[in-house]
Amino acid sequence: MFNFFKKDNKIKNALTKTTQNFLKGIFSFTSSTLDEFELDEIESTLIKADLGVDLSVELIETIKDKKIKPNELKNFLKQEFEAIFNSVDNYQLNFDKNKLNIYFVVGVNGAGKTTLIGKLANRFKKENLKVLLIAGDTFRAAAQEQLEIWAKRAEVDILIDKIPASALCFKGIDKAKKENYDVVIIDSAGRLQNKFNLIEELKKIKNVITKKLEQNDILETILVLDGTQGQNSINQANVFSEAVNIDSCAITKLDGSPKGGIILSIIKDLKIPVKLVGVGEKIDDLVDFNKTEFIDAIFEQ
Ligand SMILES: Nc1nc2c(ncn2[C@@H]2O[C@H](COP(=O)(O)OP(=O)(O)O)[C@@H](O)[C@H]2O)c(=O)[nH]1
Ligand SMILES: [Mg+2]
Repeated sequence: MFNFFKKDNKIKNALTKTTQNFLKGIFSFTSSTLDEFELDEIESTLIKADLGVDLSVELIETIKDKKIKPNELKNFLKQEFEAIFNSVDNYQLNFDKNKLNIYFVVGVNGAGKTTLIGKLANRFKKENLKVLLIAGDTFRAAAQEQLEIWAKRAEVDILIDKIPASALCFKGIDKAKKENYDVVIIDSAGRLQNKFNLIEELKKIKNVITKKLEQNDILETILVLDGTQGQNSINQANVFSEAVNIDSCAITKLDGSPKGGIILSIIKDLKIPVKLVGVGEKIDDLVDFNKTEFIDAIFEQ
């Protein structure tokens, strides 16, 4: 198991902004039944925490149907959230130290792909693994240079070339196999001339990777979403799912955001586990998502 990523309570500390404000106020109702006004307040609190309108309305309907009382609200929501988290499994990044582990990182420009790759590379490197980065955002010179800076910081190898991303990936995976790398992380473009081109580009890369895969290799496609974008990220996720099969999500920028409800929304709507959370711009600002800690932090107040 790959649990050297664990850092005690880090998710709780990192997400204090989200968890502290998340359900603020709605557990303090003292009436014997929830009236319309209180139900409205609960609904707007859930929406503000970025749970999404659909999920928030659905929860309110269930609260009404089941005639949930104010003193039962906390337990009710906790159970509902647990059920959402339990609807997907495998919250840990796939990894096997005896295999070649390939991570294909996708997401819109500015979501935090390159930063996440730098942070991940650093973690693997610290475990003495041989790591190769592939600078697959070939459309902007600056994007490749940015990854190069992260490669230097993490002290890992990088493959950069002014050739199409799919050709670069072909070369990179070849190199990784010949030279016995443990981990390959592929960066990708987040915006091309239009949505069609972007989807085609990602499909091409994925095809190349899949062709190169051998039975024992691990491939995980990680979608990076900016946590401050709220429900917008769900729409983005749908575009990327059209192009490639997404295995997991990384949510970035949750350090400054009270909108951690997006995590529930993503899991519920997309049925994809959230595995990583970016909590800052520095190399160590990455934590593993932990559903139990997340729920405890919200409901312990
Ligand atoms: N506060 C904060 N900023 C982040 C985080 N991850 C990335 N960023 C910043 O977001 C911006 C875009 O990141 P970048 O990795 O270039 O995104 P890309 O275009 O998807 O590769 C940069 O200024 C990063 O420093 C995070 O977890 N927290
Ligand atoms: Mg980038």
